Amino acid sequence: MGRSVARKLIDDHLVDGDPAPGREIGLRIDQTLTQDATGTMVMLELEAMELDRVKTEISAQYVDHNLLQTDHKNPDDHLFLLSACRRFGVWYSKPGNGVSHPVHMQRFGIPGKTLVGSDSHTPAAGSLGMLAFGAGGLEVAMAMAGEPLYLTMPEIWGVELTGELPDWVSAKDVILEMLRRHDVDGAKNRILEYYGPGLDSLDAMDRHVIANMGTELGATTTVFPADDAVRRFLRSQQREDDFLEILPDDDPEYDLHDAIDLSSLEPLMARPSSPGNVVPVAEEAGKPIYQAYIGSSANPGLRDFAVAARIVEGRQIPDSVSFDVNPTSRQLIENLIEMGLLLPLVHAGARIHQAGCNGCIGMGQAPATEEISLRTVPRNFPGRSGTREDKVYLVSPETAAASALTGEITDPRTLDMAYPRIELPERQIVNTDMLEAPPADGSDVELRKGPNIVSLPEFGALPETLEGPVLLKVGDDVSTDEIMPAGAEILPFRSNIPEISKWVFDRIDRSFHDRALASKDEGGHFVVGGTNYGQGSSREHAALAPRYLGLKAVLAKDFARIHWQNLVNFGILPLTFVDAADYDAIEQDDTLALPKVRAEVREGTRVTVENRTKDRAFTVEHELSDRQVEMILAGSLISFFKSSASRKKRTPASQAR
Ligand code: MIC
Repeated sequence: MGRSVARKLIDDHLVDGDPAPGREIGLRIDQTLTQDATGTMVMLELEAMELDRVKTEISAQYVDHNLLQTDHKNPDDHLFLLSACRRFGVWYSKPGNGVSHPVHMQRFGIPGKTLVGSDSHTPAAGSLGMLAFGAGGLEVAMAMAGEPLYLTMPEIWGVELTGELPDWVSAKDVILEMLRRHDVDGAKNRILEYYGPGLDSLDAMDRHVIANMGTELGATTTVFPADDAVRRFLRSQQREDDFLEILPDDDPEYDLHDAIDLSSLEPLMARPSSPGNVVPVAEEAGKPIYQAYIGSSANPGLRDFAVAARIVEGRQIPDSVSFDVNPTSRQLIENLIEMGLLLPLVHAGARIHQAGCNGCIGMGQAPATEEISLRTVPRNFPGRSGTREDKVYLVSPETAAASALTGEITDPRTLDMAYPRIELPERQIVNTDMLEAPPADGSDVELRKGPNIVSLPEFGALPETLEGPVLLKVGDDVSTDEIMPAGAEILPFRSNIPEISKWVFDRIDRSFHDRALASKDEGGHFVVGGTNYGQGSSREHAALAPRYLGLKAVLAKDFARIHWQNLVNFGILPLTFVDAADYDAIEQDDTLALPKVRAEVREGTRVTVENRTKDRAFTVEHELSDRQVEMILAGSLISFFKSSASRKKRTPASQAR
């Protein structure tokens, strides 16, 4: 049988391991992407690793999350990042230039290359035939230092697309259909690869929508072929020379199969508060809305904004509705102006915000209490919008614009107008002025640290035994937005772990921080979770800050992939229940002991747990590779990296291989 696109990309970059599903593999990384909310930590990690200059072909840093400047913190971070980019050899995309994923795709995306980004939506670049992964900042820092990216070889899941999207149905409905079928963990440890004749009706930016939100399915990544649509996209970005055709072989081998007839789809929406709660828009039609929101990395394309502009053109948004338009890049704004599409939006009553992530991550535009917000963003975890009990629905730009017009949830097919099919310009206006190339030598550049930028805390090795209380027991699908919330108040502390730790689990239990601090000096504590623990964002702060507060181990039914890796990177043991009854038997505040933890982790996969409160013992297991066991024993990936780097230095060249 022939090879899939994903398999070709893996084979081309494999530097370690056997690519059989479930085995650990190491991949060579060509490019990295960081954004400010996770990037400041990455730069501090590069400093802690004493790196001179990045070793990748391209590393780019975007300032797109922390754009509100209500005091010195965010602007200090921007200047710190600029200095770090010059110091370490990284491209710098200035505040206002746009959201990392679409800008990276437009300016740096190259078919056939690997990319790792400190943002879970990095797989969006799979739209160009790249192999792109979201990861914790530390792994991105390692890739910048020239180290391979290690991951569990996923199964490859071929999804055949046939037919053509009907009017009023677009790429967002395709990925919502996948979420309707498979829910938020349906693609865990899998690569989604789309193929088939239906691809002809999806341009590269439409594919970006689908690849971006593959993350919401728990996928390791998503891959599309690099075909004519990709060539056209690169031509429109004036970079056709970067095109390389990458197609699956005639009879590609996939581990799993699925198929979607695009012609059969209808407008869909994910109800509050999970991307997996998908229903037809028609089912919810008629509910009054407070907000309709266009933008974010999930619907970043010129087409997405153009279709919204054409829908509202010549009409008026009712006074009760906030119609928030968040351009994804400066380039997009320039093209909307050129196409005459900004005027209809402004005239209809849209509130135009600056280019960036903005309300998607709770940086402004929070909805009113108890009110419905329809958003084209990728996720709607509880409270993520900034409003505690929020009611956010995920929708296509068509559904958002139609509902903005009527003031209630509206199936766009019921609007009294013809579907505005959008013809995109063959060549878009390209503006690279807000991207600064790194200098040839940055060794003299000083890192510019404002008072809110605090160096990484250091963490000790795993002790022989662990004992402490279960400070929190939670259910299934707890997201990193609940573990370490974002939003305008909290995000400015992403460069300051002691400060940001004050909000750990705040959305679930406001007393968590104080209770954790109290237990910290007495040897730390545990958290118990259900299935898919830590779904969502790649933010390593959801591991780092809990570790700072004394979290030693998480016992869960299972973990979301990126968060699991972040826990390991910062020396928190991710342990899985062997018997679900053991989860049921634990109560919050029980005291647990792991009497032989260090020896057991070193020697095997099983760890003994004693519930001292309930006087019962049980076994949990870990899925760490040998390399990860060393990391956990050393206390963190940084300690492991430093000790192996110094071992390498001490090994005479003749013995080193
Ligand atoms: C998200 O959508 O949650 C983010 C903002 O892109 C995050 C990154 C972050 O927490 O800063 C992600 O998904 O990785």
